[in-house]
Amino acid sequence: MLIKIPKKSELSENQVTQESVYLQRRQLLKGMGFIGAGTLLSSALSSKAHGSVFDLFKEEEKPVFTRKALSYSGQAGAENFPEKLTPEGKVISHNNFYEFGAQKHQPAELAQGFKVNPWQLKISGEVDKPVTLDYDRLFSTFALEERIYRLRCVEAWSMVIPWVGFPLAKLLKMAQPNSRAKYVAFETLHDPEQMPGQSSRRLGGGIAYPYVEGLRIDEAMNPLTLMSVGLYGKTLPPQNGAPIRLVVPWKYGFKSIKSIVGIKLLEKEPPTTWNLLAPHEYGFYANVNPGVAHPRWSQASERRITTGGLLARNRIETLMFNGYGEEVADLYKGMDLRKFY
Ligand SMILES: Nc1nc2c(c(=O)[nH]1)N[C@H]1C(S)=C(S)[C@@H](COP(=O)(O)O)O[C@H]1N2
Ligand SMILES: [Mo]
Repeated sequence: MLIKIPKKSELSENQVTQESVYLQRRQLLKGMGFIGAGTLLSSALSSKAHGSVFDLFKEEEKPVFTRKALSYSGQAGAENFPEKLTPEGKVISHNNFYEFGAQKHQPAELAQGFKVNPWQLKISGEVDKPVTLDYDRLFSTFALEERIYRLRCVEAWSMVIPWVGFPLAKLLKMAQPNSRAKYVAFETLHDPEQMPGQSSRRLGGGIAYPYVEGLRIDEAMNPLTLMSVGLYGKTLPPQNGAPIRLVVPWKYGFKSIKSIVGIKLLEKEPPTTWNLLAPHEYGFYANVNPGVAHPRWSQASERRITTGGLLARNRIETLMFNGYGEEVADLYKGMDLRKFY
């Protein structure tokens, strides 16, 4: 995620931003016809020899972890979804998961050994019945369903992903929120030994870990809001937030927090990671909104990652609420979405 555009001299302090910055620059130069594919990024990315993002788009390059097939009913049916799915190979190799490095290719490499079992997810706070789910219960407590959603990153790229999971509302209802529960806070695992970005400012993008996120309770209870345990019919790979992550399809991707260990019902709005880091750039609400530009770039359009890789001009218009307005616009009636960005 972009924090600020660094001057060359500041790069060492802003390693985290470099990929996004270079990608932007690259696109600009490419648009101007200055660079060809062969020379792109070779010096721009990390010093690693394999640091070219083009490698990410080779379908045959499959990571080494194993994922087990999930059984679920309620098949979403890709044939009924009007847009092309992003190929699995791209969904699992182009990631934002700063705990495993701030560059898109790093999570798929650095998260390979991540232990997801045993796991504990605790639901606590303003609830009558606190709940703890262990690894097996994540997959067996609620009927799993497939949901095909657009994922729109605040950096202006997007994917279409067939998730497998269950509505967050079912989990929250199990814990029985009380009348003081107005917000829901989420927390990612904090384990610097396993997550190299949590012990290295350079790798981890300067984030104060654990990564935290939040929703208003009515947003959390909306039927679109998904707890995902899989994608493409199999358990999540670590780089996509195994064993369980949130998916909020009408909000920018950073709200969809990964590898969750804690969910807490609260009376007050909880702090959220990107808002803490750059409050004027990333708000609590973070609803996808083509009419409200990020301070440093437009949000009116996005690069859809389908089959074309980085060279294709899959530029499409960004839709209000990422196209989910019918389901969620009512949540924000009377709110100034410029103020509550
Ligand atoms: N814990 C944690 N969750 C996270 C992030 C992160 O860095 N750490 N990145 C977010 C961002 S910016 C995006 S766009 C999505 C990306 O999800 P994906 O890699 O599965 O496509 O995860 C979100 N969840
Ligand atoms: Mo993102």
